[in-house]
Amino acid sequence: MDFKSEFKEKFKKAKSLLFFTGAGISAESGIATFRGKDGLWNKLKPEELASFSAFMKNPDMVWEWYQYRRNIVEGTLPNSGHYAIAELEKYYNVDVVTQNVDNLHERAGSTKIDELHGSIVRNFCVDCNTFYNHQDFEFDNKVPRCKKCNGLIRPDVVWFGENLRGHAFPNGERKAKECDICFVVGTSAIVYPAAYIPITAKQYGAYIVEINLEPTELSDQADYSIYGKSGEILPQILRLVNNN
Ligand code: BJW
Ligand code: ZN
Repeated sequence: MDFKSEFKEKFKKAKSLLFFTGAGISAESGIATFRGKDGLWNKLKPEELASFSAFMKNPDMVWEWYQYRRNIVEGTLPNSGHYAIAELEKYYNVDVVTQNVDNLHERAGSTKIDELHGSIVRNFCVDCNTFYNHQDFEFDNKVPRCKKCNGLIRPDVVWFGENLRGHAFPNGERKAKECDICFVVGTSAIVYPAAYIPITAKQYGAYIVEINLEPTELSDQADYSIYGKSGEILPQILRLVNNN
């Protein structure tokens, strides 16, 4: 691919890269995205599965849905897009701020990751907040109970109407302010507050590069939109390092 020369110059001079990623980066690993043609939410209603009230109303059904997705995540591997980002750490200060819950960036070897929407492999008790990982239980399709207080155990993901937990969002905002280039990869960029991350990066002077199959809510603000599969484009960006 022949990248825009302005981008190649910026990439040559940059020291800090931020990758803001969404479901699209994992699509080539076989994990369905949420929206779009084959999106999970074409068939299933987010409000019936991705909110605390939905969980309390029907914990077994919501648990079963997450258990189904957990099995897919455990049975798959990072793809060439995740690996290219991890490899770039050899040459740049690289931060990953992801909306994904699939831990594929970590498995690909990235070392600085903020998970804005949590992780599907962690769980916690809704009553006493005790954490459980997937080895702590024989997880099946019925919601498990806390060993300490018998409360319901839920996945450690962020549902609609919930605040983002821990330091992930403030960390992401700080990294957005510090990066030279912000790559926005495989996200529809419609879910807030996550979608403020590239907007903040732009406000603080970063060069914004979008990698997606199609234009998104963010495209107007991007300095450079590259349309295609992230699993093909990111390795080509990695190759620029050696050509520079
Ligand atoms: C490829 C590709 C390939 C495919 N290569 N590309 C301001 C305005 C309006 C609404 C709000 C607002 N602020 C807050 C809200 C409400 C709400 C929200 O944002 N709603 C909007 C949808 C309208 N936000 C919240 O509720 C958040 N909390 C909050 O605001 O707390 C404060 C509060 C407290 C109390 C009351 C009210 C507010 C929390 C949001 C949590 C989102 N959680 C989910 C589910 C996680 C758990 C789970 O996994 O089940 O996170 S929703 C879902 O969307 C998931 C994702 O992380 C997130 C983003 O989706 P993403 O990653 O962008 O995926 P897609 O499918 O949308 O897009 C994929 C893209 O990839 C597409 O563009 C494809 O083209 C592309 N693609 N293949 C490159 N090979
Ligand atoms: Zn408990």
